Amino acid sequence: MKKKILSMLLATSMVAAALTGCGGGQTPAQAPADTTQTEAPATENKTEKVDADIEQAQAVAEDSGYVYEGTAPITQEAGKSIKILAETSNYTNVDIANAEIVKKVVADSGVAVDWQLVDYNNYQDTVTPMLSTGQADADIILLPDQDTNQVYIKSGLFQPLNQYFGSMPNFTKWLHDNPVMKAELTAEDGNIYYVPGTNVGKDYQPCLMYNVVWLEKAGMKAPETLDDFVALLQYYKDNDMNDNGDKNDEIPMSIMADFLPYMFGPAFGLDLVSGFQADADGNVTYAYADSENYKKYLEFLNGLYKDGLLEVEYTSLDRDKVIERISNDLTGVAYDFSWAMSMMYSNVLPYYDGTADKAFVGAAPLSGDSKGFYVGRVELGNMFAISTNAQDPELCAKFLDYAMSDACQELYQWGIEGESYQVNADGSREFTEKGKDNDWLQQFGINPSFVFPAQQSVASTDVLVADWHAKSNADLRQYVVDPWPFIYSTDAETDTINTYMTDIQTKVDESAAAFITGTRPMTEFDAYIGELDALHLPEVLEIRKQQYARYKKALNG
Ligand SMILES: [Ca+2]
Ligand SMILES: [Ca+2]
Repeated sequence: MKKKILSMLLATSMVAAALTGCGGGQTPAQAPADTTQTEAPATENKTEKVDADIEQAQAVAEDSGYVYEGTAPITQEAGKSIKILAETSNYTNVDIANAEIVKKVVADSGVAVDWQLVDYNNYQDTVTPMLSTGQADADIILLPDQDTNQVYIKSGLFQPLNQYFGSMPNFTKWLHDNPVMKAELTAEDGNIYYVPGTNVGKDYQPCLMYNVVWLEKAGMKAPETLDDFVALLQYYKDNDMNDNGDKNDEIPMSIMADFLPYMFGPAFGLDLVSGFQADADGNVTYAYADSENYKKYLEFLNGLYKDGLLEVEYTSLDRDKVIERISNDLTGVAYDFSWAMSMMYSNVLPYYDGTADKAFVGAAPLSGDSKGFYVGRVELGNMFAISTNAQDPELCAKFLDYAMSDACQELYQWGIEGESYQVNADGSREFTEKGKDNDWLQQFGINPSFVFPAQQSVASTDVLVADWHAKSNADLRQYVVDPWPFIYSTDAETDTINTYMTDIQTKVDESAAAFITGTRPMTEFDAYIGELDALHLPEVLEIRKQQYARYKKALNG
């Protein structure tokens, strides 16, 4: 299904990223994937080293008279080449190495690239053993994963980039401008090893959506509190919202089970999406073991269930069913990745006329005792590294730096003026007729995150969705908070978490369904907390606390 949606709808892969989580498999309770290595958390200021390297390096950098300052070319010496190991496009009909955008970046850089592209679908399986056996013969390598465990770092496969910061003006500026990602990228030893592509973290995230026509019929605005929300659902239940003469065929809301934590957790102060969360003072807790607020959350959902406002079969609801209901005007509230708003839901509504007045439109998160929020995503994407065996690591550093420059990001996001996009009289951009053809645009090399550190763009997505949808996204951005961050782990931490977390998550998922449907009485909530403790939650939590302390140190460094 993911593939189908991709080929039908997407011109940039920002949505591909958004959809990664909606394939249905992701458990909201799931903690971020974890990692490797022992020892107590580093106590020294972790980014100090990086900062010093950046400052010191700013001056250096030159090759025989020519100084690379962040714009093409990266060298004036003829005949230079670099070997890059990366992956093919996920579109099987796209030859990414020969796509116009990719060829232009390479040509402008002034060096030749010897591409070694491994199939997108097998990249991890193929490249992981190549790295572990030392058989990857390339200067620049796209990692098969994010090296959360610092396995590659600790085995000395890659160069610390700090020593080349003098040749990386774009990257060092980017680090300065993105302190969260800089902290996330800073390894335990204080060095930075990877140049990342990025995902959009705060835009087009999952959100609450209302049928605006029903809201108007009910004479209500989009609710902002749980109480108003319940009143709205009750109204939908009691009235003939679709005017077919039957007051009882409406299903007030259609929320897939995985999205319930996204939708209702924040009103109780819980980030059930990340699972682990830190308060303003840096205290780390596991939201599913919050004995006060998580209990209230379950009681609330159990109440909705008993009142018939959360459907009996809520755990088996899927996106296709939601779309079918909307196309039959049977439901008033949805919650999904923002992309669905105009691209999958509003467009099937019988009376949709292209305006927000007749659509499913995003709204503010619900508040309860706590103010509502939406949870964003970790922005770090594909990681690129320079091999310890690289022929000319300085040149590789310059190449990666150039490949992440603003000039290249423009190319990745929009392509080439007059070809894939045009600039309007008011300075705004839009894709050309050709550029609006997704197959053509993919073959042109749009968003080549498979081979370069590309950053997903909000602007190029704005032009793909309905205007009111782009506006809704801009409105909702203010509610999006950072998720639990990417943090490098140690071996010992990873062992502990891998050993215990699966059972904890299973227990959490089963218990949530049992409490919500009432098959397990709320009087057993304390027993549930005891069961999590018996599954070693306190040990996992202790590790999360250590990791978060490391992250904070790097962030504040
Ligand atoms: Ca009704
Ligand atoms: Ca009806």
